Amino acid sequence: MGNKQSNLSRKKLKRISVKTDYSFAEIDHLYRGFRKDCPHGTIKKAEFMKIFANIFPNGEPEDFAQIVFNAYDRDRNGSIDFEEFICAMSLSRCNFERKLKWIFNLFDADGNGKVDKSEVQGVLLSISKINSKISEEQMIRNTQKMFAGIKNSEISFADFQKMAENDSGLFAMK
Ligand SMILES: [Ca+2]
Ligand SMILES: [Ca+2]
Repeated sequence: MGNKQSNLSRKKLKRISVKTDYSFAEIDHLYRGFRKDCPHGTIKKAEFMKIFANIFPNGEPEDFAQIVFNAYDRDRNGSIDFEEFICAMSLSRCNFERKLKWIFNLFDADGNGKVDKSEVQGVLLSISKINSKISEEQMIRNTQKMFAGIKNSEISFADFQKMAENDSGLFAMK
């Protein structure tokens, strides 16, 4: 305390701290770094796409980048602010359930709280486009398999959790 304050309000610091388990000092430090790289305080979609294009120069990362961008951009306003950024970046510190929730949101492209077959297939196909070792056919098969016993072809978060508990191969980050 007594140090120069960051531009984050106390309320925001507290909210982020609760969500991420980072201390105020850690958040402040990360925020300074974020502002250095993103002086405007947000990452626009075009910048995000460029980062992915650099990471995967040999693949077609546009679809995957779009999906990941949506998962970061929780309020879907077309840019990633510090709070959205830090919540996604702090996933490695989160418990299994919170990680799952993030992945669930990644699949849930239209944000309706359910994941349907086309959403899953969209994500898996976008992954096959950045990894030449994974074929589209394989991803389509995986989607079929995932939805084989699902009523209404929709997965709720509770279903998703159950699937993750029973299939360590699909969710190897527990
Ligand atoms: Ca946003
Ligand atoms: Ca959905």
